[in-house]
Amino acid sequence: LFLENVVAHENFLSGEYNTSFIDTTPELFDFPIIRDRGTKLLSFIGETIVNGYPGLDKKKKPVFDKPVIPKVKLTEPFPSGTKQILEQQGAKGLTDWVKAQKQVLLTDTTFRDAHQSLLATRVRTHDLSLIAEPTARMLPNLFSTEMWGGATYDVAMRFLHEDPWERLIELREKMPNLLFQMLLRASNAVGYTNYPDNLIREFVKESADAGIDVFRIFDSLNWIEGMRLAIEATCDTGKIAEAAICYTGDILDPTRSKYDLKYYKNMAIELEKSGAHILGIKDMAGLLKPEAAYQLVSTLKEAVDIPIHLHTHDTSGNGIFTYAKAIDAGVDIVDVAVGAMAGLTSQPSGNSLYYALANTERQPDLDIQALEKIGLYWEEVRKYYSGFESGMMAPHTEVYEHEMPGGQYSNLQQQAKAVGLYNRWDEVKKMYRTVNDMCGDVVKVTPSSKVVGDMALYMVQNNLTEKDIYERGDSLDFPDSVIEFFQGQLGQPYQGFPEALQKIILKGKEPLSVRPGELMEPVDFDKIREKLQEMFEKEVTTHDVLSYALYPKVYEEFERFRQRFGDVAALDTPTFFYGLRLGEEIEVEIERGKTLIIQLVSVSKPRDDGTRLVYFELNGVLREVIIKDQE
Ligand code: 3PY
Ligand code: ZN
Repeated sequence: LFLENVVAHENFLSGEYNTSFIDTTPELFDFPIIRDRGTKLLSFIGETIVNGYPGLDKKKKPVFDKPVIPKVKLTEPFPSGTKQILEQQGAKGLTDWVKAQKQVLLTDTTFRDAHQSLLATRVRTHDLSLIAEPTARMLPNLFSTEMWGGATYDVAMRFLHEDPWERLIELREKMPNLLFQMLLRASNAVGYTNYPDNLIREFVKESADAGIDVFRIFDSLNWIEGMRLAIEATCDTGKIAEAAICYTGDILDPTRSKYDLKYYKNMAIELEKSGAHILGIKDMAGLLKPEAAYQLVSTLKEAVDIPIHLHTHDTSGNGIFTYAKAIDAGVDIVDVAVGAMAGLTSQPSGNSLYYALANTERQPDLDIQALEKIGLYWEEVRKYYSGFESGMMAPHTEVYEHEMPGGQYSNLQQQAKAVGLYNRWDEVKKMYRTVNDMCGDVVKVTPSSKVVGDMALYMVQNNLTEKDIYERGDSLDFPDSVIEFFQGQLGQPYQGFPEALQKIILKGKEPLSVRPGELMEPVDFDKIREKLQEMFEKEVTTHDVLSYALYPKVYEEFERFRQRFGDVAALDTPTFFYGLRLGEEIEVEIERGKTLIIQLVSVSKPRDDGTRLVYFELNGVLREVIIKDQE
């Protein structure tokens, strides 16, 4: 294709080219749309073989053991679960059922937060889909499975070249008995910035229609004004609105009095009044220490009537201890991950909690052997993603210092790596806390945590100290996210912005004092649909329109990628990340009943024009693709 582009180019035909022709003529790499799905996939595999997968060290494809999928009887009806309770008895019926339980209920976060927090959100639909049905059949007593939202939405398109909606729909089919839970960043939806009100409403409605049952809604500054719309939109769908308090600081530390017990109690009462069905406590960094958990849950249990659902991260190693105290205080539901995907920056292990509560009335009613078997699957799958592990090998109590959310840790580390700061990661973590304090001790959770992270990276990269910011701030170009934050685009922090720093960052611009959504023009969905239809000449779905409205650039690139390489979600993960070994053969099911057999035959040395020829057999027929070697 590349050579076809070269010989067809007008400058080539007219002889107006020299040795820099290729470098200065980027349109040579604008390939026409290939209709044939096989060729598209070969092009993608060829690219990966020659140039590797962005963000992973290029290396020969490792040999992995095949993960064992536990055997379940696929023909039997699914055991009934919480999804059926919601469908038959509605939101109130479900919460009454929760309150009537003696056992502590469990949400399994393996499909979302666990891999967001351990593996930079990179787990692909392919691997989720293979274990979805066994999970639903073997663990029907889970309260819910958290499997969508947070960072999974943009990472799916941006890095995995997958459609997040397709993931939701595919898993929904395979798990019809469990409540599906998502993390919704209130007015920031699944993004990093505030969106217009009609986009939030439409996004919630479509997510509910596609299969989400429980919306955990939080605001990154604990600003309730920013949460009301999302709570209301969720209640309108008949699904469950779990409004969450983000926990930061330490209620037992008198030197951190900004966020004390009273602060959380008031917030809980307000959230219950807002119509929420469940109160979430979102301890996104794992800062909630055991005794604090006991006092917080006891206080909130008295303050509100709705069930309480606790989420933590096990970064410090104290997660199970925290849960045990919260369970003693009467918490209704806690978040855990399957053993092999638990611990460290992820959630505490469900397996550990099961045994910790053995022979007490609060022990969860679950088949521990089933959980162990599912864990064996994840133990192998996790190895595919080892290039995204954070390197954390043991509990880090330093989290109590830097206060970085578990879901941010491995992602910020990837960002630091991308800007050449991998060796200065310790400095970045320290600077993260410095920036927090400069911002007036803010709640740090997406997207406010991204603001703190971006500023910390910026300061380390440019060797700036806190003093430099105050002395030379006028001449510094701060990251966009930091400027937006101080403009009030993410809402209002508790007790306001630090004024001196705000002045320096905004350089004379006036900040907002109202809810950003009030000032935004509504999204014109019809216009977007027309635009996409024209751009991509395809049947545009409401899901496409929403993805574009939330992430215009990311969606455009995703769609262009799909036109060029097809649906790469069908590939197994080792092939997706590492291509094929010489002689290796794989089967790819591109649709139900249609399988391609692909074998790598040879890869040529780079030729004078910097391209390589990659030869495959596709269903027994020899095929070549030309790939530009980027090295
Ligand atoms: C997210 O918003 O993605 C989070 O996981 C926050 O903790
Ligand atoms: Zn989390």
